[in-house]
Amino acid sequence: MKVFILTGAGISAESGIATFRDADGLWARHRIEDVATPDAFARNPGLVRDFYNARRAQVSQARPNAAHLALVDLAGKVDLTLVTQNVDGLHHRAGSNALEMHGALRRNLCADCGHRWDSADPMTANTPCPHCGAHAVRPDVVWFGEIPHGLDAIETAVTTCDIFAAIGTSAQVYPAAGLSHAAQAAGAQTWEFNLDPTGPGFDHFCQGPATQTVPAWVQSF
Ligand code: BJW
Repeated sequence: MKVFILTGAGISAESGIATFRDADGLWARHRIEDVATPDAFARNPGLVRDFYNARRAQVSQARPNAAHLALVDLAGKVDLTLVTQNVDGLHHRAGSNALEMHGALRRNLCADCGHRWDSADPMTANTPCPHCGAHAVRPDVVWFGEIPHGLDAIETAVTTCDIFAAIGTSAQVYPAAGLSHAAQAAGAQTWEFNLDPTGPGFDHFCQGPATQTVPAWVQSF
């Protein structure tokens, strides 16, 4: 059985990582235009680096929760494609081989030459690229207006899966928000796991915190 899982910030909320669009989320405290676009980085790289340095530090203190761990178990039961919009790396640290479509906070990206490298340190104006030596470091995350990673593989997997599940995402950001519709149109049974339903595109809704609903669902396979 082919299962496609799409996760969002809600799966990491119970690990202590803020979501984006909930009342206490990141976008209530920061303007997207100031921190999450290429223009923002061009205008004020220091502000953008500080925003992501703080999040990198926060994520280093967090641990995968029961929902992340349940998806590791699911990979042993079905043919699983796990795609996450999260940049926190918690699926990776739990032991899942997740496709991180919006990038990863644990990596730097050279805005000059495109080289990527792992780093746990704060980014500064003096951080050199180990490949070209430029001082243009940015986080390796996908901002608005940039193209998410792995779209060809995602499209193939989403249109051939038997079951599609979206866990902890508000379904407001494209192209991720369109994946449940693509899966449903291709004949998959679609499931949503969230505190509240986000709209059409799902045949089944499981209400509640992901650490409770996801492990229970995984047990049913
Ligand atoms: C729980 C829970 C618990 C809480 N248990 N649940 C019009 C104008 C301009 C642009 C566009 C436009 N229309 C469309 C676009 C494109 C744009 C877009 O979608 N904009 C919309 C806002 C309208 N998209 C893009 O620009 C993307 N690129 C693109 O389209 O390229 C062009 C292209 C694509 C394909 C082919 C060819 C060309 C790029 C989008 C990049 C998004 N980047 C961010 C930041 C990443 C770095 C960072 O982390 O800072 O990604 S934005 C932010 O939102 C982040 C997230 O991954 C993403 C999604 O958020 P998510 O995960 O859904 O979180 P929340 O907070 O929204 O929701 C949390 C949910 O959890 C809630 O529902 C809660 O209820 C729930 N929850 N606790 C279960 N315990």
